[in-house]
Amino acid sequence: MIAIAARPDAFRMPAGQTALVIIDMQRDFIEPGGFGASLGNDVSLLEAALLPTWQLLQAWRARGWPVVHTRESHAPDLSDCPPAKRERGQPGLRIGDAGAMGRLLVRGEPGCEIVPLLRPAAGEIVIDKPGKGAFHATPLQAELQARGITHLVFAGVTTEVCVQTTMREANDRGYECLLVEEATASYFPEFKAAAIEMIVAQGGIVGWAAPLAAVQHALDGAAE
Ligand code: TIU
Repeated sequence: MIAIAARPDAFRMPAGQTALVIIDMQRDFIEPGGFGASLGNDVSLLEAALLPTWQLLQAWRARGWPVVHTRESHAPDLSDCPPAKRERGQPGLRIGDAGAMGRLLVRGEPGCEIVPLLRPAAGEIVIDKPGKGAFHATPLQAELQARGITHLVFAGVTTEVCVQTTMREANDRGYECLLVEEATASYFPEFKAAAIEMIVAQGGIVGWAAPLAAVQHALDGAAE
């Protein structure tokens, strides 16, 4: 077991059975002209999470540990997009509308792809998810079970929407979950901070949170 100095206490994870789960690091959320911008957000707030996530990805790849990438995405005919989701609010463009990077959140469109820095490598699991949570209407649970994965380390965007939703889904399915603080971001910094506090409160009601340095320190120690 590798022990990471985390809140509310140490997060202990088995080396080969802990997946890095990178949530929705797509151009549509991170770059101008995509879905996140269509909702009126300042997308530049998400950039800070890219390099820390890349550092985690390098650490997992170097050890040959499992990596999961998710994409919030829909079929071109939007058959997996409930009208309640598409018609919510008064965005500049809706899911499926043509934007600067193609149709918003539609699989196969440029904006739907993961940013180049974090592009999935061969053999890594890629989950297309129609919801905010990565377990809803996806094969994620089966993919994790097939590999004997019991622990999940989370990165990605946005903290209080798709990351927190997926952590809660994972928690209810019996996974031990850690969120790496610098590797996640929100369009609302105060929501990121609040989401982390919600996760670790009450003895870790949803899971654990730790700074990137604590993860790196534990991994370096385990390698010695
Ligand atoms: N991936 C994800 O978090 N989807 C969102 O729609 N997030 C927002 O914060 N809007």
